[in-house]
Amino acid sequence: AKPASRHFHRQPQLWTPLTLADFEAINRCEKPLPKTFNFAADVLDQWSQKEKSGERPASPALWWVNGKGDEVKWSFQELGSLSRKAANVLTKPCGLQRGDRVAVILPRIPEWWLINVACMRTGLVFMPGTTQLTRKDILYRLQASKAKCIVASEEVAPEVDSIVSECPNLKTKLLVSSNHWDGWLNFQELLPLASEEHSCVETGSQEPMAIYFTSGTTGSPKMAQHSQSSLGIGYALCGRYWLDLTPSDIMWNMSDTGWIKAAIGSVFSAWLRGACVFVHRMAQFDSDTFLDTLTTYPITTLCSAPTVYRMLVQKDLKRYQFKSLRHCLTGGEPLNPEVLEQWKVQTGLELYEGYGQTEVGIICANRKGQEIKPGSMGKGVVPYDVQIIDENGNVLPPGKEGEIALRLESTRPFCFFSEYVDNPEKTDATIRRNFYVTGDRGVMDNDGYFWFVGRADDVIISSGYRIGPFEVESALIEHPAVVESAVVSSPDPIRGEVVKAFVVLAAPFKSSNREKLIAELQDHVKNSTAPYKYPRKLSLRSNRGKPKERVKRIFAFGRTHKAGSLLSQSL
Ligand code: BCO
Repeated sequence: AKPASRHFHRQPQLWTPLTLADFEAINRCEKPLPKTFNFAADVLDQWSQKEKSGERPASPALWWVNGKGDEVKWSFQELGSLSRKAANVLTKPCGLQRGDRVAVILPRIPEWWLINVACMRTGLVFMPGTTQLTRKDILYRLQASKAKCIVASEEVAPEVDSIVSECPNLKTKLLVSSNHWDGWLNFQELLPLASEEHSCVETGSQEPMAIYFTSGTTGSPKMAQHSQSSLGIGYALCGRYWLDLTPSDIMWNMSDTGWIKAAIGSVFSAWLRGACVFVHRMAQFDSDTFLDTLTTYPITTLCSAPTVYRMLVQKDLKRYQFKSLRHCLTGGEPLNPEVLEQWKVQTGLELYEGYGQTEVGIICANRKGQEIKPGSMGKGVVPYDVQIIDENGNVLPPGKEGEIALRLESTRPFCFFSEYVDNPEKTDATIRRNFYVTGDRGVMDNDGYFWFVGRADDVIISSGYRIGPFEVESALIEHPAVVESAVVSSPDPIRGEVVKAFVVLAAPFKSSNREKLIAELQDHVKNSTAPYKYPRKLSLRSNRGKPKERVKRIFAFGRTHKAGSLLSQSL
């Protein structure tokens, strides 16, 4: 394969977009990466042209509903003109400049898509975050990234106001709401006043585009930075072969806006293929609403975490008619074969599992048309050479368990994250000899299918979320009842794994009502850090046992367990 990093120079006047076939060829390393690339100009504006000339069916680019009767449908042309206006809001009243970092903490509302595209047009680096983030999480993100601006909705604004004095780099707060808030610029007020004229910044294809915060075993989340091309070009083949999208498809990927899965399924893969992105703003997940949505709208392609499918197969799915649904996908955590089977029996549809990471995107997938081996996450995807390696970076033969790794040629693949910002040690730690190590353990069989075994570290994968035990332990220790805590993964029939905390109680709390104290500690964690991390299982102990330093971490059945006197109980 030709090295993927070789650049070729486009003439500045040739701002003619590369063709969609070019993007696929770049992914296959058959064409070099262009020197400049901008997803808004090179992809979205291309679809606008195709729409104008009648080469694309007249279905929306974005179709948003909220279940309360509100609906937004934007064509690529409308998305183009609105995002140009939004770009002018960001650069003019907000005073932002190319390269500035912008924290975007919005629920699934159309403005999230507008702000993302506007950041692309202006060369701003967007940092999506879930609205479940608390004051402490937001403070950490703003300080670590030195963000110049935060774009937030009303649910998050009070949290931001409570910490803003501790963020000297933050210059602008932009609120997306119909209400006015003191100290905030208002996006809804500014958008109609902004000009539609905007020249898209000619971004370098390796210039930063986005930063995602990812949790690890220890410490605070790391900032995984992606380039314009890693996100903007890197998902062209994923959109074709895994998601199987065409411009006639309507894709519902229900991931929260804070995760890379939203970027993959609800922005880049879908729009590289010219498909319609469907969004339902459900404040809280609800199986009945979910199934009604799938029945009511002509959704052709569905992507959800395995936990959602586990919840759905509890229902009598035969009662529902999914008239348009033809392709179902899942990822973010391992899918159990039973759920795949139940989904197939009840709906007649296969479930195509994919496996990937925030840092490097989709690594393995079951391509449409490929035989599915239940329990496997499919084969390695182009351009990756996926292998199982040992602790010394040696490739292991089929059937041997080891770490899932990606072979590196002389250059870093363009679809990789660029680095963990300000953290060269953690960035370097992802490389073992000539491999990128995922931190996940697995096995490859003789047919080249990969089977997930578990994390190689203590990160907990629950409901598709990656949860760092340190973050939960740090939240628990803030509570006066907690002297010491240790957080581990515990198996769960619906969520795959859940967070379980073992807590040693402070003397005054030893005789407290256990049920009440557990609920109080759970609420405390939900208030201290993003609620999805809260320990769904808690074990309270009155005796300290051996010091925490001696708590031994062992690996068993691919799941990480901590063992020792403190944690001798069953998970
Ligand atoms: O279950 P509980 O009710 O006890 O607690 C829930 C919420 O009620 C609670 N909560 C949420 N907001 C709160 C709050 N509590 C207090 N104050 C607030 N403001 O916290 C718990 C949150 O848990 P949840 O998010 O799992 O909620 P839920 O409703 O059970 O949702 C189920 C799922 C399956 C819809 C949800 O877990 C989900 O969306 N999971 C998928 C995550 C995902 O997209 N992962 C992909 C990451 S990217 C990746 O893996 C790379 C792949 C290439």
